Amino acid sequence: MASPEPYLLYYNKWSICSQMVQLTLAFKGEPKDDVSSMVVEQKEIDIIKSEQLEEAYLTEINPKGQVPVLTHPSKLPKPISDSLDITHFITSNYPSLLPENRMDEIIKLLKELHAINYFSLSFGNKPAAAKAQEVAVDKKIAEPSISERYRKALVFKLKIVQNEKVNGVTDDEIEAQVENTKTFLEKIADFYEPGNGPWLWGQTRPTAIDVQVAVFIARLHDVGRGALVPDKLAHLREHMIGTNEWQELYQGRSTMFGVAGPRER
Ligand SMILES: N[C@@H](CCC(=O)N[C@@H](CS)C(=O)NCC(=O)O)C(=O)O
Repeated sequence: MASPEPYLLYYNKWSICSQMVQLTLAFKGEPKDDVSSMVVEQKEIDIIKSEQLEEAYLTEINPKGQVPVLTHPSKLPKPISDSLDITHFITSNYPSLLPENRMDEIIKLLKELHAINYFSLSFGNKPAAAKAQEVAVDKKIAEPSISERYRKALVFKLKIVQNEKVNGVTDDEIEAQVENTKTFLEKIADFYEPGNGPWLWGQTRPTAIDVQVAVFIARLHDVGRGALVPDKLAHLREHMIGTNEWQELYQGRSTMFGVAGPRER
């Protein structure tokens, strides 16, 4: 049988949303059937060098100018440009990520996890990072030679940066995201019994929520917010970090740009 046409995942290695999707793919297990099988190639977008602001990316891949994005030339009529939507697409093809007996709970928990503004938690102590994004977009808008279509796309992107990033690092917003994180992780801890094995509900394999909570917890540790994580969840994180899937993705790096990983410390 000819190998299926690959999907393409646009990602950045320091993007928590990209890492969540990449690790979910790493743990995908067996597809529902042959048609559901996903071969995924990956293309890095250097968000630190503003590649996400390039005209082709903004106008053809993701108007929000963000990663991750999943595309496929025939199976996806348009790119999927949000990590939660990409996760749902992957889990619809790989059932062990979303076991039937926990389906409703996992879907609800994924929604709550993805409603948290990770930027507020990761960059709350560096508001200049948000401002720098705004300045980068403004600078491009000011270039006289750009096309009208590109200018419109940049104006839309500017609004996204202001709403999600600049407004995400105000004191009130950071406090709100800290509270959301505490409530969410306490709920996760209620579903977790380390004595029943390393994964939630004593499952034998990590589901999509195990995978993505582990990335989130690792990020909280990497940005000095480990105190928000209930002690009970330390086992889940340690177990996940010890897996081949994690090691292969992170290669000894941390989850966060500029923070040394375990192999670099
Ligand atoms: N809601 C989106 C958020 C994506 C997002 O904010 N991505 C960040 C990296 S984690 C990004 O692309 N940053 C570059 C930018 O905003 O210009 C998702 O879940 O995919």
